[in-house]
Amino acid sequence: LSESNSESRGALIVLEGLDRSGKTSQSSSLLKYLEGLGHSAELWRFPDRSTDVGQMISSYLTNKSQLDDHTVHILFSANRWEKRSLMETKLKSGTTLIVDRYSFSGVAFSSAKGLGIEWCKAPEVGLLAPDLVLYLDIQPEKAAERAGYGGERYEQLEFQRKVAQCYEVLCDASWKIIDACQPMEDIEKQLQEIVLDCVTICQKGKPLSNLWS
Ligand code: DGP
Ligand code: NA
Ligand code: NA
Repeated sequence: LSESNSESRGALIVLEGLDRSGKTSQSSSLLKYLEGLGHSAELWRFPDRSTDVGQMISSYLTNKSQLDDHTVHILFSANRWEKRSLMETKLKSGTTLIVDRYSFSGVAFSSAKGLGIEWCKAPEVGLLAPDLVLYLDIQPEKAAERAGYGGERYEQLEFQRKVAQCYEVLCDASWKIIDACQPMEDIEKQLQEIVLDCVTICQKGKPLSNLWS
């Protein structure tokens, strides 16, 4: 029968890493790759600065406003929650989502400020769990040498060192760690291979689950 498996769905693929680790370029490249293979795919990013909550976050990140650390943490989380149902709809309709930052950024950046890790995780509970986390690994010093560094609030070497330590605490065996200092094309090839496997598994009906799992 040509009728497709009703459990078939898109994959939720998250890219994480320090600022200037190359997530944004690699996300775009992955999107082109999947679309080139005929897959339905979209590129998302968090924070999504287009919403009302996202605009508050953007104004904070560009130092146009000051907010208490707890408050901004909850805003970032709210910005993911406001997209949760659309995310589920897209995945169930067969669209793969490549997501540039997700809850792991939320926990890593806020716990780097000294907020408790369990407190940071709590508002993320119940968001969709990614099928794959790709971590673009770069030394904070190397990232700081890249073009455009230092434009926003968190792009400070000392702070990014703390964020890197927090990512290490959060990371588990399921994460794929990619050396972000390799030539761009090598990174692309490695990511493509991992992502294609993940997309195939989700097409075969891997069930969706929630964080933290
Ligand atoms: P980007 O648009 O990817 O450059 O992200 C903007 C900055 O915000 C970047 O320094 C990472 C940080 N960030 C992303 N998500 C979160 C989050 O959920 N919580 C906090 N505190 N920071 C975040
Ligand atoms: Na940034
Ligand atoms: Na982002």
